Amino acid sequence: MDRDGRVDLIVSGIDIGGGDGGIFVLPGQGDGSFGSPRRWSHVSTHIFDPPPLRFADLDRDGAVELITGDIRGSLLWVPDGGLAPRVLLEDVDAYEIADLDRDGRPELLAAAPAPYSPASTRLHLGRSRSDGSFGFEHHDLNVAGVRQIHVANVDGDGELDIVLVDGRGATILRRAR
Ligand SMILES: [Ca+2]
Ligand SMILES: [Ca+2]
Ligand SMILES: [Ca+2]
Repeated sequence: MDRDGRVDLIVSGIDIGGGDGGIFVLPGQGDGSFGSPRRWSHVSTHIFDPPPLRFADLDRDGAVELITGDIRGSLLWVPDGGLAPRVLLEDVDAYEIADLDRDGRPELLAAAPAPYSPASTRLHLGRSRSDGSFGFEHHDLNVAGVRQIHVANVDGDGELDIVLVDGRGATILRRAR
C-alpha cells in the first residue's frame, strides 16, 4: 500500500476502540508482523459478503487510491486519508483492476447493465489519458448478469484476456490484434 515492498494488511470493518467504521491499513513490518492500524477512509463496506477492495494508482499522481463498491452498487474512488469518495459509476455488477495492455499503467474494468437493454452488459474501461485525466470508454456486450470479472491469459497467446462470469458460464474477450 505504501510501496515499501512489504505486504500490508487491509481491514474493513468497525474500529472496536472508537466505534467508527472504515477501512484501515496495517503496515507490514517485513517480519510477518504488522504496525498499528491507520485509517484509510471512513467509508465502510458490507461486513457480510464485502465487495472487493482494489488498490492502484489509476491517475498516476503517485498516490494509491481504493476502488470499491458501496451498498447501492455504486463504484467508488476512495482517496487515501479520509477525503470524500467519488462515485465513478452507478449500478455496477462487477469490477477489477489489471494492466491489460501491460504498459505498466493499471486499467479499471467495470461491468454494468447496458442502458435501455438489461439483457446486455456495458463494459467500462477506465484508464489514465496522456493529459493526466482519468476517463472511461465502454463497449456493449451481449451478456447479462455479470457477477465477476477476471483478467488472465486464457488462450495462451501471451495477451491478457477479459473473462466475464455470469450465472451460466463465462464469456472470454480476447484482445483484437
Ligand atoms: Ca492516484
Ligand atoms: Ca495498461
Ligand atoms: Ca490471451
